[in-house]
Amino acid sequence: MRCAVIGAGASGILALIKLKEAGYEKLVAFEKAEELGGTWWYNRYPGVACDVPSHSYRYSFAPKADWSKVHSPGAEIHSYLRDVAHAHGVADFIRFNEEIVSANWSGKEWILETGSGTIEAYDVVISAVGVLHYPTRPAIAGLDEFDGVCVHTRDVPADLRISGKRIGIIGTGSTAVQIVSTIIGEVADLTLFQRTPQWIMPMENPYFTEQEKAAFQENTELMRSEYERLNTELNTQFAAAVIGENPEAYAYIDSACRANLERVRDPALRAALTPDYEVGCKRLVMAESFYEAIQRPNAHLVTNPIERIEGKGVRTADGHLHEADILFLATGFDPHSPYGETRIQGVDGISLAEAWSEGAAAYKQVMTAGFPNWFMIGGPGSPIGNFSFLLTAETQIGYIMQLIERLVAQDARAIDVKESAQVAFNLARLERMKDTVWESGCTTWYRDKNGNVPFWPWNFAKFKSDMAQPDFDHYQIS
Ligand code: N01
Repeated sequence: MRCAVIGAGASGILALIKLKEAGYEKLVAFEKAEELGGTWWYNRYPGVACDVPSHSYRYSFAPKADWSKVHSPGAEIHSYLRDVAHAHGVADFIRFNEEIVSANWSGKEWILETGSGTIEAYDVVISAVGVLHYPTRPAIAGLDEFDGVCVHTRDVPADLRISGKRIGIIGTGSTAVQIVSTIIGEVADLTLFQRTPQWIMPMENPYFTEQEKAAFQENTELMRSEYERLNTELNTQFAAAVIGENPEAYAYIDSACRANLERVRDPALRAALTPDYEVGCKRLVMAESFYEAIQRPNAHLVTNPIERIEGKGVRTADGHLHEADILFLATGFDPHSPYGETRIQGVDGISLAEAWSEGAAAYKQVMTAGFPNWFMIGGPGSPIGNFSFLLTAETQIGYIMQLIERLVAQDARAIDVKESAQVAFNLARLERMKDTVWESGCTTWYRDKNGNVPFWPWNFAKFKSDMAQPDFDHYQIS
C-alpha cells in the first residue's frame, strides 16, 4: 500500500504516525513549506497562542509535562509537533517544499504531481491540508501602494521589528486580539480598524510553576486525567452550548462575555466594542488583556469604514488618514476552498471543484463520493470551532484507518462512499445546524458562499459514536 499524506501539520504528522504504527512502510508526506507544523509554523505573528488549554491541545498518546503556560504560545506547539514527529520516527517521511498541484484518480490509483514536476502514483491519499490555511486578502483599494510593511498575519516574518513603530491592524478576530494585547506596550501607536465588534470571553493564562510541571512529570496519570477533564469540559460545556444543548453553559458564557465588556470604562468605547449579534455566533474570541490594551493611551479603535490604503496609511470614509509604519491584515482565512488552486480529479475526470460547486460536502467528513481512496482529516462537516482540533483529527484518523484496513483485508483496489449516504448525511447535518447559535444571524467565516455552515452541528458523544466504526453498507468497495 503506497500512502501519500498531503500536509505535515498536526493532522499530517498524526496520519504518518498512525500509518506507520499500522505497518505501512511506503509512506510520504508532501509539505509545501520548508518546515512541519502547518498552522503553528506559518503563524508567527506577535502573541500567537492557542485558546484550547495546553494539556488538552496535544495528541492523546504524547503527553507533555512541561508546557510553559495554561495556554501555549504557538512556537511551543510547533516544537511539540516537531518533537513528536521525531520521537515517532516519521519526520523522515516528510518531503519539504513539495506542493501537490494536481491529483488524478486513474481508475486504480492516485497520480500526484508536485510543483517541482515530480509525478508519482499512490494507492491512498490522506488529505491533511488544514482548514485555516489560505489567507483572505481584503478587497481594499490601494493595498499595494502602502509604503511600509503590509502583511497578512499568516505571513508575518519572525524577525519583524515592531518596537516603537506605528501599527495599523485590520480585523478584530482572534488573531487581531492576540496581536493588540501583546504589542501595545512596545509600539508607539496602534490603530485597530474594526468592521464588526467581537464578543470576548475572559481567559486567564498563567505560567505553570516548576512544582506543577514536576508533578505532571512524575505522574503520567495526572496528565491523562487532566487531558480527559479538559476535553470533557470543552465538549460538554462550550461545544454543547453553541449547538443549543446546554443552556446553562451558554448563559454562563454569555454573561461572562458581557461582564468582560464592562471592563471598558469609557461608555463610547464600550458601545463601539459591543456586538449586536449573539455570543458564539462568530467564533468566540478568548483573551486575557485585550480590553486593557485597547484602553491604553496609544491605542485607537477606528470604526469608520476603510476607504483605501495610501502610501502613508489608511484613509477612512470620514477623510481621515491614519498613518502607520506596519499594517497587519488580520482578515482571516478561507476555510471553504481547502485545496486552493490544486486540481483534483476523481472518477470519470470529475473535478473536486465541480463536485463542490454547491458547497463542499463529504460523508462523515472523511470522504467525498466520486473520489475513491481520498481520505480527509478536517474535511467538510468536521467539528471546527467546537471541539479541540487534535481530538477531532485523532477521531477521524481512527475511522480512516478502518477504511484503509478494509481495502487491505478484501485485497481491493478502491473504496468510495455512496452518493446517497453522503446526501442523507448532509441533509441531516443542515437540518440540525438550524438550531445552533451559528445560524442566529451574523457574518462569520463559518458560512460558505451559499450561506451554509459546513461544520459538525451535533454533540461530541454523537461524533465519537458515529466515528467509532464505519458502516460499510454506505461504501462501495471494488
Ligand atoms: O480571522 P477572523 P482570524 N475590511 O476571520 C475582518 C483561529 N484562531 O485570523 O467580522 C475590514 O476571525 C473581519 O471583519 P467581519 C480561530 O478559529 C485561533 O482572527 O467580517 N475588515 C474580522 O474582524 C479564528 O476564528 C486562535 O466584519 C475586514 C477579521 O477581519 C480563526 O483562526 C488565534 C475585511 C477576520 O477575523 C480566524 O481568526 C488566531 C475588510 N475588507 C486564530 N475583511 C487561538 O487559538 C475581513 N475583515 C486563540
